[in-house]
Amino acid sequence: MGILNVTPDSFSDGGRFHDRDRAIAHGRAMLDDGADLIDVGGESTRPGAAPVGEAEELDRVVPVIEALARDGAIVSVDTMKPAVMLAAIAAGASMVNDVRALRGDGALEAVAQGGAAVCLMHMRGTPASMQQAPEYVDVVADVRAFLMARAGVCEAAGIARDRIALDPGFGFGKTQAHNLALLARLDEIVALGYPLLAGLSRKSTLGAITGRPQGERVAASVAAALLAVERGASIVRVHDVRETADALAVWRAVNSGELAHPLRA
Ligand code: 7PJ
Repeated sequence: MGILNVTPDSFSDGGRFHDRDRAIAHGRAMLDDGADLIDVGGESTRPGAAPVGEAEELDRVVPVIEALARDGAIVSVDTMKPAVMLAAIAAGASMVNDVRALRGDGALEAVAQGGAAVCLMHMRGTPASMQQAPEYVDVVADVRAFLMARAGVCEAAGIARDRIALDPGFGFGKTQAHNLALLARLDEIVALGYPLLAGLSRKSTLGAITGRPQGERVAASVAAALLAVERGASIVRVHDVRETADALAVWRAVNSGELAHPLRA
């Protein structure tokens, strides 16, 4: 899953893709680089980020989703707002990525009614408050219980089980130690039986491990994505699609014994 932030304050791309045409071009480039789906977001969820109004968010994401869906791309929309979910689905999005796991008013109904797939992410608190000394008895057990409960609520609301993915929400109300434990024990969440989405790309835990700033975490991000897939993740949400796709191609070849591009001797 390639990350496409259509936000002027995006902390990972410096807002370079705010311009609509450039956003669409970046989405297409990620597809060329091997992304299977593109996650389009118009509101930053980084700690302390300013909220975006509904009209502004719609204006940012809908044209980009329409263009990529028209190309035949599989598109997910990263939003917490039911109106944006419905408009995105109408524009061709087939998945809703909600960092609040459809806990907002009307969000559950929007996905059930729109017939989209959903990614349910764990977040302790809100983007404004989530990094204020988060504490858990056992972070993996807490996250697992939350995700299992949210999946149950979604299924009861009519969302088919095979349209639900789960995400531990790396960096959302967790310390570096919590994030590390979640990655190390990802298999315990995979064991719930839903496809698992992991988003570690360029995140601060990788900075805490390598000592490198955001713009220099490509290798660390690729390593983290590979470790997540090895532990059972089905989808990795990444900025650096080409590098991640190459790493996963090596992993796949080692597991299958098959070379996608055999060289003639
Ligand atoms: C995630 C996300 C994540 C899902 C962001 C960033 C922060 N959605 N949206 N999972 N992270 N599902 O990309 O660094 O980890 S925004």
